Amino acid sequence: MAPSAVASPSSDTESETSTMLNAAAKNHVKPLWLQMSKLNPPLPNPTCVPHVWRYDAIRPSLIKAGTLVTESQAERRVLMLVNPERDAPFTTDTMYAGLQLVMPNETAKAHRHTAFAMRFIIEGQGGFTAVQGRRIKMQRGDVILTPTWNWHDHGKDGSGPMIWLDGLDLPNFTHFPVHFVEHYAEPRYPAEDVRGGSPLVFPWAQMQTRLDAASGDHVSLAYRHDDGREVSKILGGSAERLNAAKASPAIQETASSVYHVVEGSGHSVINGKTYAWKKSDTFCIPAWHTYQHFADDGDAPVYLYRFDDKPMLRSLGFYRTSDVDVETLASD
Ligand code: GTQ
Repeated sequence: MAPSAVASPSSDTESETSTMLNAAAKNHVKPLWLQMSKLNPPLPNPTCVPHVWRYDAIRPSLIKAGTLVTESQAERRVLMLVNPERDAPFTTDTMYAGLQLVMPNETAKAHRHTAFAMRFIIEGQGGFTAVQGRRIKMQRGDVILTPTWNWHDHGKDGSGPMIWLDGLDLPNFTHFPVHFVEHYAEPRYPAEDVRGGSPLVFPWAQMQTRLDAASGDHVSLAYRHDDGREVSKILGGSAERLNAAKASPAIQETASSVYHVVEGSGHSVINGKTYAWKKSDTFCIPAWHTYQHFADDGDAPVYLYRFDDKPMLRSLGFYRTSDVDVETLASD
């Protein structure tokens, strides 16, 4: 018999395997063994990459949108911060961020939804957000919460734009098909002015006082409710002070984070690459990327605001840092 006519056992097996897989595919099954390392990867494998969104570069487009896109055309006038490796709503693999603009005498109409929002006020005066009947003044540096299913609309008096950074848990709803929105019959939900404090507002002045009272060249303090809970079950927030010319410790964690530069300038080294940033820039750190922040100004501290997915990861048992003893993660 000519050698070419002799089928080797392996090619026999190969063709039988492919016949088997073709038959199997007709019944909507697939072999795990061809995807094993994709489904059980050796390391956390975020799709998103580190990125810096430069405020100076984006602001002119946002301001232009303020004249081109009317309040009736845009329920929310937002430029979403889209990760270069993914489409919206992914700023990181688990979190969404966007820059929202409200112009004087406008109303971003009342609605409520499953998603939770936390907002960091970047610039402007006379802005307010009304949350479930409580109208809250927006002031630079404040963090304002919109808990799940609370009616909310945004508005503005006075002159000039009001701009803030939205942080939402929207990417979760690409996995959990549980997201609803409801629109209120009127543009504004009836609200009364909040005077004094509100459990939904974390004024910057208070946070900065606490940061400055703490000792150390790098201080990080979480935003928490009075009873110690994080701001939500999914997203958490914190603020950091990094003294002039100092560095934060290098951290590798399963949390993803979005940082916003409140004050100062510096850079972060993320998985060995340098990302420079300055006041009002926003940048992201994907899961399991080692990162360290450096304050570049010789004589002024850096203040950072951050939101992350730590509460969600912790409650699911997924939060971990590279220096943890992994045996402590085992549960019986
Ligand atoms: O302000 O309600 O950036 O519903 C994205 C979705 C803001 C908001 C966003 C929203 C909002």
